[in-house]
Amino acid sequence: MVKKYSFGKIFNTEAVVKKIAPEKGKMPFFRQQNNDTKDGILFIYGMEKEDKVYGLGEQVRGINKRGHLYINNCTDDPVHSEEKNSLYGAHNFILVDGRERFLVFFDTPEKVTFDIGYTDMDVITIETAIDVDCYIVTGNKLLDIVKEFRTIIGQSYIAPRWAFGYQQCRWSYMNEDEIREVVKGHRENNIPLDTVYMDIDYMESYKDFTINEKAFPKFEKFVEEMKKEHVRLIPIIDAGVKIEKGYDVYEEGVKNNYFCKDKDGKDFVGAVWPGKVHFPDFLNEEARKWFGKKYKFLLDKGIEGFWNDMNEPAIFYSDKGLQEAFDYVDSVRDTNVDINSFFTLKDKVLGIANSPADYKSFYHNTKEGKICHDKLHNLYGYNMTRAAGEAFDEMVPDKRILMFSRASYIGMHRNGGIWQGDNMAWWSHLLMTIKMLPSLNMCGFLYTGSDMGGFGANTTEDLVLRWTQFGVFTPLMRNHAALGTRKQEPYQFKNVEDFKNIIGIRYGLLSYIYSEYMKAALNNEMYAKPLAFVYEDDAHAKEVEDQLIIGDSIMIAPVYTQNTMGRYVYLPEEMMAVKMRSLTEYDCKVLPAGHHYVDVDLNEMIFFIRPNHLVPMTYGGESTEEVDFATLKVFGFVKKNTTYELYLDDGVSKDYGKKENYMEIKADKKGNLTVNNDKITVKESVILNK
Ligand code: MIG
Repeated sequence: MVKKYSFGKIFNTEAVVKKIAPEKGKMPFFRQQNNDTKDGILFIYGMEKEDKVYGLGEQVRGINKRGHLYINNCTDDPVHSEEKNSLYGAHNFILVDGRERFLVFFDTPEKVTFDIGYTDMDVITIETAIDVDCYIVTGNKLLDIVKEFRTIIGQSYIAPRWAFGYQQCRWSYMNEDEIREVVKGHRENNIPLDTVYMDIDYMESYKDFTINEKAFPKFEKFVEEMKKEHVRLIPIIDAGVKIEKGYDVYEEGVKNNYFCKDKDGKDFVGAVWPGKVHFPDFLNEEARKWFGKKYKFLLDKGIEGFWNDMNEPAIFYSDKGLQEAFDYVDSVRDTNVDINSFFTLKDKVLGIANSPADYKSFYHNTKEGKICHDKLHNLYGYNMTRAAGEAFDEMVPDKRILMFSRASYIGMHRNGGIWQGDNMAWWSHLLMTIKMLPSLNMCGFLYTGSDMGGFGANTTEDLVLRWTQFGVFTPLMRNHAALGTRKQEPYQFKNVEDFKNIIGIRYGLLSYIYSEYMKAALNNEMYAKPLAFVYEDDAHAKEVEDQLIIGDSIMIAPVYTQNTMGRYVYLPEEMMAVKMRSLTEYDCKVLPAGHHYVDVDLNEMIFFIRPNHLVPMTYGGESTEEVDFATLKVFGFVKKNTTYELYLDDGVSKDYGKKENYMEIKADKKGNLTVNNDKITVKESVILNK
C-alpha cells in the first residue's frame, strides 16, 4: 500500500509515474518545523535495537545504513571514504525492517539529510526542505515493498545485451591506434571483449559532439572496423558546453536561451575540462529536447552507447568564485598572514570547485518559472540523461542504446543506468561496491557497476582479479582507470590466462545474468538482493553484508581481502558450491547450511546454487555476438521437480515482454532435463541431487 503526504508546493520531479492522491488525515512520523533559523520537514522515527534500515541507493557504508549521517546532495567527490556523506546520486528513500516495515521516499529536488542513528543511535531523523512529497510504502515482505515502490516510479531502463559483455575503459585512449592496441591485447590473449570506451580526449578541445580529427581521422570507418572485431565504441558526453564562437552547440544554445542564466539573465559561466562553459538548462523541456537530439551526431556515425559525465554538475570554478579567491589572495598578500587568514586563504582557494555559492548563482527556466539551481540541484544529471534517453526513443525507437550516467535521482532509472563514479584501487572499495549494488537495485538502478580494479590510485594484479571475479555478476562489467595511474587492462598483468578464464566465465553465465536482469527489470524486481531480503527469518542472514543473492538461483560470496586464498561464507540453507577456474574446469559439491571456510585461489571463483534452482550457462565466446544463447549447459541443485524460467530475446530490439521470450527448463528430481521450446537445446548438465 502506498500513501502520499504532500507538504508545501513541490516542483514536479516526475520521479513518480503513478497518480496518487495525497492523504488528508494525520501524518505519521512527520513534524513541520518552522522557526527563525529554518523551515523544513522532519521525519522522526524511534528504532528498536533490532531494526534494520536499508536504502539510499548510491551512498557510502553498509547495506544496513544505521549509524551514520547521509546528505543526499549530488556531489563530485573522488574520495569515497567511509566518513563522507554525499556521492553523485540522490536516492532519497529508506526501507525500515523491524517492529514495523515500511519504505519512505522523499521526493524533493533539494538536499535531504538522513540522520540514521547518528545523533542518537536509536533515532532516525530525516530533514528535508519545506516543499516535499513523501510516499510511505507498506507491505508484507521486504521484496513486496520494494516491488510496490518500483511500480510507482516506473520500469527500469533496459540495456542492450552486448552491454553485458566485458568492457574496457581508461582515461584516455588517445587515438585510433591506442584503441586498436587495446582490442589486440584482448583478442591475442583470447580475453573476451565487447566495448572500448572513449574518454574526453576523443573530442576536439573537449567539445561535446565533436571528434578530434587528428586522433580519429576516419571516425566512421574506424567505428566500422571495430564492429568487425565485435567491439563497440562508447564515447563520453560531459555536461558543460564550451564557449567558442562558431561551435554549433554553443551558438544554438546561446541563440535559443538553452543555457542556465545568472542573476542578470546572462548565460552562466563556469569552467570544466573545455575551459569556460555554459551549462545546458536540462530543466527546460525545450533545451532538453535540443540537447538530446545532439547525440544524433554520434549515432549517425555508428555509435550505439554513451556515458554522461560531470553532470552533478561538476564546476571547477566560476568567474565569480575565482575572482573572490584572487581578491582574498591580494588582500593578504602583503600582510603577515596570521593563522586565521591562512585557513581562510586555504578554504577560499580549495573551496573554489563545486562550491555551494556557485550553485546558488544560476537559474533554470522551467515549466514552473525561473528557479535557482540550488533548489533543483539533484535533478540536473537526471535530466541530462533523460534528455538523451527520450531523444533515443524518438530517433531510434526500435533499438536499445547503452546509456549510463554519473549523477542521478530516482526517476532517471527509467532512462539509463549509472556507474558508481571515481572509486579508488582500494580493497575497501571492492567491498563498498558489493554493498552498494542491492541498495541501487531497490530504487530501480539495475544496470550498474563500479570501475573494476579501481579508478584512482595504482592498482595491483590481485585486486583487479578479485574485483573482476565480483564484476562477473554486475550488469555493467567495466574496468576503468584514471589518467596517470598504472595500466590495468587484463593483458598488462602476469597471469593473463586467469583474466581470460574469469571473464570467460562471465560469458558462460550471460544466459543466466541476462535472463535474471530482464525478468527483474520487466517485473520491477531486484536483480541483486541482500540475504536479509530472501531469508527474512534468519537472524544471522540479516547481518551478512558481504554476500548477495544474484537473480533467484545464485548466492555469491566474493573474496575482497588481499592475501587471502579463501573466506568464510554463511549458507542460510544447504547449497551447491560451484568453484570455477574456467568454463570447463570446475568442482561442484553440496554444502550443508551454516558457516564454512571455502578455499578460493586467486585464479578461481566460487558461487552457490540454492536448492531446487537451476543456472543455465552458455558455452561462452569472445564477444556477446559469438555467444550461442540457444545451446545451454545447465547447472543445478534439485531435490524435487524444478523449473527455471529462461528469458531470451534478440537483445537489441525493444519488443521486450513478448510471451515467446519466456521459456522453461525443467529438471526432475533425478536431474533429467527437458525444455518446452525448440529454440533452445540443453546439451549437457551438471545437476547435483543429494
Ligand atoms: O574530472 O573524463 O568519473 O570516469 O574518466 C574527471 C575523465 C572527469 C570523471 C569520471 C571518470 C572519467 C573522468 N571524469
